[in-house]
Amino acid sequence: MAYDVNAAPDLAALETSLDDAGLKNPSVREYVRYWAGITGAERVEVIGASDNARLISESLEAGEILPAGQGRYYARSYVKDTARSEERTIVATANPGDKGVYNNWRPASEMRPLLEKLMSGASAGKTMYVIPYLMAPPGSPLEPYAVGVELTDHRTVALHMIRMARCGVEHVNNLAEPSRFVRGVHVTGDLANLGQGTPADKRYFVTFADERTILHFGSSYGGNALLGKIAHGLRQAAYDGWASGEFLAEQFMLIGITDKQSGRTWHICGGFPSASGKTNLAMMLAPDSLGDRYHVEFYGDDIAWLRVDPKDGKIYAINPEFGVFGVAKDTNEETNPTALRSVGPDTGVLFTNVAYNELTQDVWWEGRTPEPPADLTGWRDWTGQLISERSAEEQDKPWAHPNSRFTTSLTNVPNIAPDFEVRTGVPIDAIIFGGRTRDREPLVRAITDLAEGVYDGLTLGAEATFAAEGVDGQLRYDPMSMRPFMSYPEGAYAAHWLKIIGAASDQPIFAHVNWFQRDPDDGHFLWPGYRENLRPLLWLLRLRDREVQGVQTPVGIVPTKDELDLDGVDIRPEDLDKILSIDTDRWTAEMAHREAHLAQFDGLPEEIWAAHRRVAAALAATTG
Ligand code: GTP
Ligand code: SPV
Ligand code: MN
Repeated sequence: MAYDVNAAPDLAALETSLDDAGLKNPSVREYVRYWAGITGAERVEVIGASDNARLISESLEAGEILPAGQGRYYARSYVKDTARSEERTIVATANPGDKGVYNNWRPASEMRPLLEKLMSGASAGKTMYVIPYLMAPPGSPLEPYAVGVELTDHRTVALHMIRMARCGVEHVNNLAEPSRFVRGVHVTGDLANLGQGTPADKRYFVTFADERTILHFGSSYGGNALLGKIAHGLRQAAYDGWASGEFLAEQFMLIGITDKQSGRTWHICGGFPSASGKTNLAMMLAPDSLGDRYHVEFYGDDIAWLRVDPKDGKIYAINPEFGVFGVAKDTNEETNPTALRSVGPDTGVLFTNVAYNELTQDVWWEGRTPEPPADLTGWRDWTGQLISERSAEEQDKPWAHPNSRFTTSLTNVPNIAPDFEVRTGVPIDAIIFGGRTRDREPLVRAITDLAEGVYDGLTLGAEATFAAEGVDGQLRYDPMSMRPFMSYPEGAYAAHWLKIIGAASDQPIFAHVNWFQRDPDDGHFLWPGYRENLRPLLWLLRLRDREVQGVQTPVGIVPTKDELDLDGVDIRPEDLDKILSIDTDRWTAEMAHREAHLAQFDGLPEEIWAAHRRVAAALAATTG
């Protein structure tokens, strides 16, 4: 039967399908009706985690996904749709006062009609999947902010959602306030005709933060399409946390470190910009020489929500997600054996845009093994091209897309914390920030003052692509690793941090870490990184417990060589000296960039400026 976009959707069939799925919430039903009408979807289908096996079969049958060994699957996204698009991502509200430096604010009154127009009839002939979900461990005090319903016209996106969030009608059927859920609509659009990256770009990824509505048009990739993750879990939640005054939502990993000798567990959360090692850190195995004593537990690798419990004055963190959307590149037995276990047979893992062998159903990506498979038979790159048919000039192109990823549920992660679903979240001992910085930033510097810790987060930077273009030593600042996800003005954001964390009677220790310092001559990493990263973290926890003193510098406390347990670490003595010292001249130069960076933010709290001036004065006192 031909579908007529101008015809009303079959309302009787729609109601029957909602009834059959047991979807009782009248507000959700109303919302589904509204968007079925706009998008013109041919049919709607309510799904949850229990539909996974059936959806997998249907997707295999339709050729949308391919088998990648036992209980593992593979998909390719459209060639021009392989990553988040920051410039097409917008926060829209009714209040111009919500405009910040990074949130790309636009009036909701302008964006709403635009999105409705783009989405009109755009799902014609397709199924609209209705996915009720919860971005929190069940029973969390933050649950009222965690309920959402995504509508998507893409079956592979539905499979991602089932892996990344807790999905099912039970999350919306008995709400105290039935209309209180985040409304997320994802319409793929005609990917071949959207003008991606051109002036005529038709993609829009809009969070209507004060309406708790997310409308994303023109992609089926990652955070552009699975709306529970960064659109709800970060942008919307950060806005809600600020508007309610109750919590923070941050692009943070969250881990536990257990001392098996004493039985004690500490919890650390922290922000690193995208592709800077959050997943690696969260999946870390203790180095061999420490493995008998310490164990690292995974809570989360990309998002944490933080609140203070007034009863005990502690900060508690939850990971709102249910899965990992991890970078495949460079994941191997050395760098992240835990990740490889998480994507093994029968995990239901979904690989996206890695290389695929259609004969053996194997997958491969750059860094999986030192060399690509020698026998090219059956291997296709992430675009679907046979490697054996590559022309001479195509030989050097990567087999996998650099942003190729694996999607797997938390229950597949071998070092998942036994209490990862604890209702309250876990108490936080330390908050760390880290970027890719090739010089200046030492291995670790600890900060014991709240305003200086927040100041440090706000001045977090990732390595200078600029450096290559000639602006030497200048960072791309990424405040708290939230630059792409910021939903309200930065000055208010800083004030909200001071207020939330300031309410804790048990203050966390802050630290800035850097695994990425390099030798200026030959470019080698000065610190071996990966598993060894546990050592500076253990030092930090000892500092918090006053078991070590470190050395006070103008920019924080750094470890002495003796305090850092280096048993079994392969590092040159001169490299160690370098990563434990402060280059005062480089730091002094950095302070001017920081001042210009912070000056962009209206209403930045005076405490943050005071922290900046204290650090500047301490540096000036050392240089004389
Ligand atoms: P998103 O999922 O994009 O938010 O990123 P993420 O922070 O989770 O990134 P991920 O853990 O996937 O970072 C991957 C990159 O960081 C890979 O290229 C890793 O090899 C590299 N990496 C992680 N830890 C280390 C380390 O200790 N040393 C060095 N040199 N590289 C590291
Ligand atoms: C990131 O880019 O920081 C991610 C992947 O974690 S995505 O969900 O696509 O944003
Ligand atoms: Mn991320």
